[in-house]
Amino acid sequence: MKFYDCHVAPNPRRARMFLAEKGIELEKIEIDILGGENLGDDFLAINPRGLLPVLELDDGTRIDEVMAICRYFEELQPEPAMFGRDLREKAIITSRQRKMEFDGMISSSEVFRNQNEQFCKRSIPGGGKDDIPAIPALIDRGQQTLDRFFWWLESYLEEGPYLAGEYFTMVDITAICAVDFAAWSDIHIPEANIRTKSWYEIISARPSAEA
Ligand SMILES: N[C@@H](CCC(=O)N[C@@H](CS)C(=O)NCC(=O)O)C(=O)O
Repeated sequence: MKFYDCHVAPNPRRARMFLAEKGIELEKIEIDILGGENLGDDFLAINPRGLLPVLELDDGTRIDEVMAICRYFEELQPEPAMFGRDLREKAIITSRQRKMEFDGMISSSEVFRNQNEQFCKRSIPGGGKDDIPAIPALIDRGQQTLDRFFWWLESYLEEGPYLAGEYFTMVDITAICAVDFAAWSDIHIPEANIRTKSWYEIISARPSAEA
């Protein structure tokens, strides 16, 4: 199997953290997004969307989307469980994971891409070489939904040490990647969110956070 990666980018990092937590090692092929390698013909032949990460199976099947890649390995190697151990946990994790993606990852992307010069021509990636110009009003909207994201984190942490309860899951992975992505635009965990700040220190110290 091969894993098409970009070490600076937040979405490949989510998959790398997940794989590290499972103890799974894959051959990695680094694609340079900042240098535009993902929009070159060679990579577009691998993923016409020009997005990372991509998993390539030994039979040549290619799987994009972080969640699809992580679900594949969750089925292949269920322990440690990252998407819940029973029906109730699985439902809660799916629900919270969506909020971390929409209010965390997508909002961070919205703020970053609509104001960053290098990315503002492709304010929504995924169309290969096609441009979608920035809409500056989306910076403000992204900031507002990031407020909501930080509120979710603090309220989930009132229930337990991790974002979906008593143990570390995919929800924590997506959340920490979104927190670090928001920081690219100088948006940080609010000072008053004491639980989230301490959660952040603990999750950042896990070896997988460096993967
Ligand atoms: N929903 C996709 C998002 C993938 C994505 O947006 N990847 C970014 C890196 S974080 C990318 O490849 N960007 C390419 C670009 O900006 O041209 C997933 O979960 O895999």
